[in-house]
Amino acid sequence: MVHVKINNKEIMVPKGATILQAARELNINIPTLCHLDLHNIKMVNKGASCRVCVVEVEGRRNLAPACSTPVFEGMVIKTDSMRAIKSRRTMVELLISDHPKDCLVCLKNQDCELQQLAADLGVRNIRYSGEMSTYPVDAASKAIYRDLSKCVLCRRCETMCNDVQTVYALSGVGRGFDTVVGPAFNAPMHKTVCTFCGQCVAVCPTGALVEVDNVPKVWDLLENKKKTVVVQVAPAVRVALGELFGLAPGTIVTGKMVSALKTLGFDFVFDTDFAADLTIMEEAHELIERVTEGTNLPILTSCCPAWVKFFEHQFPDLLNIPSTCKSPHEMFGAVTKTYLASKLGLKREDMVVVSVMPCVAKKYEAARPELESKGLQDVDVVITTRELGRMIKEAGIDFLSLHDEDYDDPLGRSTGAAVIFGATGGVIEAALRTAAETITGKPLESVEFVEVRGMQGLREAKVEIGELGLNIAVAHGLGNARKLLESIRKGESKYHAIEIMACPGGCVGGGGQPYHHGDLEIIKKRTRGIYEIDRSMEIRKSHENPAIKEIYENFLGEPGSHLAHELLHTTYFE
Ligand code: HC0
Ligand code: SF4
Repeated sequence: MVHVKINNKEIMVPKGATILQAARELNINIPTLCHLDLHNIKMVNKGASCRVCVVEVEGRRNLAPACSTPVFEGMVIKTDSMRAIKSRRTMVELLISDHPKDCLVCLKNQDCELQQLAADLGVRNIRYSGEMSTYPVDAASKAIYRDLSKCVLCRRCETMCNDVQTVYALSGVGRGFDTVVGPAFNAPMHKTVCTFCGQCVAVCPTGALVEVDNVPKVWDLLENKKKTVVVQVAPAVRVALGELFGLAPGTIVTGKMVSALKTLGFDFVFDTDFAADLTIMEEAHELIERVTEGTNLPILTSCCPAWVKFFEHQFPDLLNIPSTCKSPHEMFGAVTKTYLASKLGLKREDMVVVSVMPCVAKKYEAARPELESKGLQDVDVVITTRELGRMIKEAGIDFLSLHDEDYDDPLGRSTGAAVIFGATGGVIEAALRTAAETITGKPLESVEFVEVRGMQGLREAKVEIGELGLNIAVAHGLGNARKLLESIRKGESKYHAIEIMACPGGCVGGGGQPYHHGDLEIIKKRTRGIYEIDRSMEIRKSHENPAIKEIYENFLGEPGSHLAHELLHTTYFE
């Protein structure tokens, strides 16, 4: 431990800590921009390029960047001297001098860290003017919109993509004033190995990387009286949407959210959780079949589209092991345009399915050619949690004063097993609840498989089901997934089933959720909300959902039936 003094306050901090870490211990705020400290996974953006966090160190002539300067015994630091403040302001003024001034119409308006810094540092005029960099925008993908004129070269996206996700889609390209961060040869993102996980979007401090905005499309659909517009909401949205209206992360707002969607004018408000239960029926059936036959193991969950794109690009030799199940929101689209359409006496082509997801990759997934049923896309439009928040605000709905409403029937009925899909470990736990009772024919003493829960990036558990010992692994974050896949490729894997989600924390940490600015505590709070919903549910096993029993009895037949395969399963590209 070393002893340091910051703004006349003394503190002991571990050797090797930075000035920024020491100051935070004392609740002294030093502004930052390029800094990103994902401490739970011990990942730091090492660039220290923006120089916004400079402070005075006694005995040193130059100001020191707090984020990358380690403390030493007896160090005396001043963070609030006029010289430090003026220097920070100058750095921000220089960044703004080469930044578009369209904040009023930017998608990041009020969520932009550069805008916040300019406000906090009292920047009141643009002192420097000169050459502005201009770049064509990349608007060609379905998921991510890239405007490099707003890039501040912080490299947070690069750290996320390369060090955390190990996708290596982004790097510094060009030199000097022409340097940009992007795919090699400035290729558009949809022509690269990018998985559209959206984690670069989640950490971009400005509007350089944002989701493709589908809000105008949804407004148009709601205006179109010839269409029946059905909306479904993913598990993780209900514990995060409230943050956009000032509520604490993890606050459960299911009832208000349903009420807001009805007020916005959707014809039916349903739950992706219904389809998560359906996924479990199909996936547990597949798991039992593969374990019994000893083929194509370990089975990999296939509901995360970024993870699916990752294994398609990086592990094409292992395409026999992912589950063939479509993701829940795609299954939902398929049954809406067949089962529900015929129940309601509607023409399939007059039905539109909108998904509200915590994820930007779901936008890409919905447009995949494999994901259509009988000639129609399963899902027509995807909006993120943030986009739903914007629609609610645009419509002038007072979210906090809404009364709780219930989902519509029958595709709004779900179980606790379905909602836990939103957190890492949840899909496999839900599958185990159903697989265990199917195999043993006896009710579980406890439905909670706590051994697969948690925030550790890679986890494993041995689960005993009757005579059968199942080796389970869970990974979240694509870098962790890569480790598991490499061990399978080498023939060293002992697992029967593996759950993988691309985003840290699972869907609660998705790239379309309210920005958490690298604070993983927020993801933990959302996770607690998810498990609280599960505990509060009357039915906590997918196979006990009455609406699921009904759809098999009256429409699909058995799990794994011919029709189930046609509507609910998919193929992968090589
Ligand atoms: Fe997820 Fe899903 S749980 S991917 O994480 O499986 O996005 O929340 O909607 O489809 O159900 C995201 C969340 C979903 C799907 C479900 C799965
Ligand atoms: Fe990398 Fe994910 Fe961003 Fe694509 S979406 S560039 S994979 S971080």
